[in-house]
Amino acid sequence: MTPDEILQGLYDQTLVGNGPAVLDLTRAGLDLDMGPETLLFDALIPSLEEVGARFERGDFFVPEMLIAGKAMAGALEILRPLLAETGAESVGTFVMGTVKGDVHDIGKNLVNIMLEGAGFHVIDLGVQVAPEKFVDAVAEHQPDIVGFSAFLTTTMPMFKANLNALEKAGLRHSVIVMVGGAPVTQEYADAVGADAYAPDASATVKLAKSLVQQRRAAVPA
Ligand code: B1M
Repeated sequence: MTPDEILQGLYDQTLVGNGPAVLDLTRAGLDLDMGPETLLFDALIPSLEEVGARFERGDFFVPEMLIAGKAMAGALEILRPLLAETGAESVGTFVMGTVKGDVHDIGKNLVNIMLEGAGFHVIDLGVQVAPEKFVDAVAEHQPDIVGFSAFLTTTMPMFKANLNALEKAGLRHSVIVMVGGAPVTQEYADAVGADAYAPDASATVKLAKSLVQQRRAAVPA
């Protein structure tokens, strides 16, 4: 198989949610020395974008979206060690979770993998994370950054609820708050009072590193 055939196959098989074929093609791509980022950004993510577009048009329904998401998640497990393999020394601690009411986690997991690859110690609280759970995790781990992911317009308001809970617990100013997820914008992040927003995993890593550096420069350990 050529690299182009592998990318096309990955795109097509993710679209139809053929998990075993996606795993085989991911391994075949790696055997051909294709980079994990190429498989991710040139096939897997575009395929899920098409799944979303078909769902919006009414051509796909939740089950199709679910099996496509599972197929992608399987590939991500194979790619995880390669994406996170840098040996970088720890640059900070990042507590991350998908907000209450929201079960999407593929994007969050990808952000986590890239953060780990950049040297962050990531504490993943999972999905449907209630404000109290974020507060407890910030109190316990004292991270540099807490990240809230939301993938639905209906769950984005949980950012504000989480920020209020941190404020109430007296922890708001002890931590940098980052937000992200497909429907989130810089304007929304500003409106709710988050410290930072990033549109994708690589932007999150860059911004997180620079925010931690700025913070450490301002408040020496
Ligand atoms: Co749902 N879903 N889904 N879904 N789903 C979307 C998000 C949707 C856009 C599809 C569409 O209509 N086009 C739409 C949301 C519309 C909206 O509100 N704007 C939608 C809907 C409506 C729903 C349901 C309500 C459907 C229903 O039941 N009627 C339902 C909600 C369930 C719930 O959460 N309560 C639902 C369910 C599901 C499944 C469970 C079937 C499945 C999720 C599987 C899983 O995650 N384990 C699913 C899927 C797979 C999708 C799509 C197709 C793919 C999402 C994905 O993984 N993308 C999605 C369509 C789409 O996104 N085009 C869709 C790939 C991923 C790499 O990108 O998630 O954007 P993304 O993550 C990026 C950035 O957002 C960013 O970096 C990531 C990596 O680059 N990022 C951050 C993420 N978190 C960040 C945090 C940061 C910074 C950046 O700082 C803290």
